[in-house]
Amino acid sequence: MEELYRFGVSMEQSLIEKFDKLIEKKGYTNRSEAIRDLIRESLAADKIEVKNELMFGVISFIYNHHQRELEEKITDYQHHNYKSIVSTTHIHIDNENCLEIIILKEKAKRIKAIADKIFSYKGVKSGKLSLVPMV
Ligand code: NI
Repeated sequence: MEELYRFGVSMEQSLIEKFDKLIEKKGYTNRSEAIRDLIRESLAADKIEVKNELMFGVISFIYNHHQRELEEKITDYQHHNYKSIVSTTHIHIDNENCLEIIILKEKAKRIKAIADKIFSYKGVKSGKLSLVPMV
C-alpha cells in the first residue's frame, strides 16, 4: 500500500460549504475520498487525446474582477495570442463577477493549452472549453 500524503487546502467558506453539500448528495462520507476522485477525474480527462487539427475553440469562464491584476493578465494573455483569437465577449454579471467568452481558430492542442493557462489564474472561478471541429 502506497503511503498517504497529507496537505492543507485553503478556500472560501462558501465554496467548501457548496462542495460539502455536493459530496453528501453523491454519497461520499468524507472530503478526502471526494477530492481523490476529483483528482483522478481530472487526470483521466487530461489523457483524452485531442486530434491536433485546426478547430474552433470556445473558452468560457467566470472570474472575479476584484482579483488584483487578473483582468490585466487575461487581456495581456489574449494580446499575446491574438493570431489565434477570433473574438472575445465580456459580460459584467454583477458587482464582482465577469463572464468572458473567447472564440479561437487554432490547432486543438494549442487551444487546450490556452484554456488551461486561463483556468489556472487565481480568481478564475469556473471554466469550460468546447472544441468544435471544422466541417
Ligand atoms: Ni466585467
